[in-house]
Amino acid sequence: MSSEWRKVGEKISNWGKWGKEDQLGTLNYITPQKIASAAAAAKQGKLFPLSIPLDAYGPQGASGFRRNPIHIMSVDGGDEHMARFLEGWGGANEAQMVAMTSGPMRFTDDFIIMPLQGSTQWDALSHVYYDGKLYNGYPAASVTSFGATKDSIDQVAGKGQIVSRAVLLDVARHRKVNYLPPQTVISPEELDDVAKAQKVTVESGDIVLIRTGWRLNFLETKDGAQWLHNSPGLSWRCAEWLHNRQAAAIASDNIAVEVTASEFDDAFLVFHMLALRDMGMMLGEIWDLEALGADCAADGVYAFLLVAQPLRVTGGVGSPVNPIAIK
Ligand code: UVW
Repeated sequence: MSSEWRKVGEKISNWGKWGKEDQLGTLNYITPQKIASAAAAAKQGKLFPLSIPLDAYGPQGASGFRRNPIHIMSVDGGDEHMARFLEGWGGANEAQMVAMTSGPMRFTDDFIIMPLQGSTQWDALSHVYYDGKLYNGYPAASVTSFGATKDSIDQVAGKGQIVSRAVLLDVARHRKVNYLPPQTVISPEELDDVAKAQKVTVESGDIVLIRTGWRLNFLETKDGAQWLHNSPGLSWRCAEWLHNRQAAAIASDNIAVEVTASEFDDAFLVFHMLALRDMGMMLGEIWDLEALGADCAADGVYAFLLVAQPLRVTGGVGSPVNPIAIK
């Protein structure tokens, strides 16, 4: 019943908890003390970059409202010759190129064109809303065609806030599969079982990482429709589980953190609505948790330092990120 999730949304709402101007949401749980104690979790100096390659071969496809990143060279080895060829009638840039390459130095430049949701990413709090309101009660009209004026990603990036202790809950490995079957719903009870088996607890201010293995399914099948529509993931009920533990953020290796087959007849992406809009909890998506998962299984250490700064995109409703787990 649709009213069921709305009631939970009211119960776990953090609106006003950190003041009526707040735009950080549950990242407020990451206090200076928390950051200092999280740094102690980096004991071995082992680094795990958690982003997928930023290129044209990711799971977001070549068309539709999302696309894979497009990488274009804007200065390459041939430009110097063209600039010399154009000298006399080329513009200021061509003249500058001639001047800059009069000695031995040569250079290259490039562009990337991509949806901010096109690869490993953070969803900003302004990414999803309902009933005309964003997190902390800001009106939906705060997101304009020039960008979000409230709850935008630069609010977070400008404060360098995403550094904390993180905990990996490896649901796929716990079930002894490479990846969870399509449309598997992960319940809060299963999160408890996995945490218990891994001997790890989620503490206030932690960032929780959920491994479903679903990225391996995409690498195996290259099936973009399956990746999107049949993704396993969290049940909407996990929002309250995260709320009760005062988690600072949640991230996963799938497209939406939550299961993409809706658990309700009349509402889609309910976990998104509860997390982003009601709790003010950012979602990390399409993270590569494979090497980290294997290492945690090998040494039995499932808690570590995580540094995951978004880009400082003014008014952005999300951002690509290259998160680094440090053990
Ligand atoms: C939507 O699909 C709306 O969002 P996300 O990329 O966060 O899953």
